[in-house]
Amino acid sequence: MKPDLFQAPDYYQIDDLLSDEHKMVRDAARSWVKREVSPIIEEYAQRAEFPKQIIKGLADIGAFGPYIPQEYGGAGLDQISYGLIMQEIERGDSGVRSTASVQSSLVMYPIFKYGTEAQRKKYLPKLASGEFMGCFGLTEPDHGSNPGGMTTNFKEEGEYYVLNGAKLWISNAPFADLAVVWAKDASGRIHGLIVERGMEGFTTPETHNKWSLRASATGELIFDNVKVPKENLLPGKSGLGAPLGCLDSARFGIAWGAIGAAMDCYDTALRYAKERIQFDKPIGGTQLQQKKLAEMITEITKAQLLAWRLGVLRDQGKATSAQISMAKRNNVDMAIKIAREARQILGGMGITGEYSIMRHMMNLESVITYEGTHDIHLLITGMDITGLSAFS
Ligand code: TGC
Ligand code: FAD
Repeated sequence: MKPDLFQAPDYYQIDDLLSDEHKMVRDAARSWVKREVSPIIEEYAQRAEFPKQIIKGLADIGAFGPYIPQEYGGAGLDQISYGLIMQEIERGDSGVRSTASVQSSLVMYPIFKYGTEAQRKKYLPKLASGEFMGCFGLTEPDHGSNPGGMTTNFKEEGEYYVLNGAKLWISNAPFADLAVVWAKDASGRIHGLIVERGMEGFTTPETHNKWSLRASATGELIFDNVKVPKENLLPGKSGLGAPLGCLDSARFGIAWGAIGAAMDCYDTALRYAKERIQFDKPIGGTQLQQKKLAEMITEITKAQLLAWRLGVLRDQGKATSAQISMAKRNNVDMAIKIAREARQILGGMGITGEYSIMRHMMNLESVITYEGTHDIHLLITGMDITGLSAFS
């Protein structure tokens, strides 16, 4: 792969909206990605393997629990810092950002928000340091967009809950030490349970043959009469709103992360267009290529402003779930379109692993589907503005 020459675009001086701390956190993540992710990621993606050696580095840059309080091992940062870290990691690879998103928003967040003090103390510091890795089991083979229909269930048996069912498409599952699993009790109410690797009847087979997020490990969670100790239930919130509340945090991170992938595609295409000579002049001097590049920077700038404003609202505790849906949907769509256009600017070179664009493009096919598909987020906006649900 080519050396990482990335220079971040900032067409509207959005840096001026950031504090010194934001810039420090962002720059640390950016340097780490250049040093530790860019040189190896193409090879790991080609091999369809998660580079486990980067776990410690992710923990060191604060990517595991950026906004979890320091007393539990988190970085104690604000939402914009969290967003900026996700942006920088996804600039390297969406699969690496996935690992960090799941650990922070889908494992640490529910334990912090809905867990007991004993659960927080037991799990959060080890998740923050990367000693424990986690995954989040919501999606099932027959219930993806409609998680409320889940059939995974548990019933009380003495000191335990006995868990049965299966989850599909679970990021980090093949190597996770623990899983936050959403399942129905005997009355059909949804609860979160912490299931640990090694519990009898719990297996995590890996999902192979992905053309997308190849550097992220995806798998199933199978529960065959797993005896989960009662103290592993998250008591703070039940019902579908509990897992969906975690998704708000992860979708916010994706809204920022997608900007990173788009920036990398734009920056690569811009450099290539200025250097590549056809018909005795740089292709960047042609109107058609300039149109592509000018539209890319316009869309990136709009996405940056959307994400920044959403971060401010999140920090003020005022962001709605529907606002988060809009940003996730818009920014991922923006990134995937930019990846496709950028690939064309590179011509044949665009399909090779010499450049990051095709990898971003394939990764974004997952990002536009997980955490709520492109269409589901549109319907969430539709429901918000009309007050009418298209789901039921
Ligand atoms: P609905 O009746 O609308 O809502 C049920 C209850 O949930 C509440 N709620 C929310 N609460 C917090 N945050 C949100 N975003 C919420 N959205 C809804 C709602 O108020 C209600 O509460 P209550 O108290 O009245 O019961 O539910 P529905 O069954 O009609 O479904 C709504 C729908 C379709 C929007 C929702 O189910 C949905 O978002 N579907 C998409 C599924 C999804 O996003 N799955 C993601 C799986 S995890 C994943 O993909 C990880 S990828 C990780 C990576 O690698 O980065
Ligand atoms: P379906 O729900 O079957 O949807 C198929 C199509 O139908 C989509 O286009 C959808 O938009 C459309 N559709 C569905 N309902 C409607 C409707 N009412 N109106 C109009 N159109 C509709 N899940 C987890 O729980 N944890 C994870 O860590 C995780 N990681 C993932 C990693 C990867 C790489 C992938 C690909 C997925 C991951 N997921 C995870 C699952 C992901 O959240 C689901 O794939 C996603 O929610 C969509 O569900 P589905 O694939 O079952 O599609």
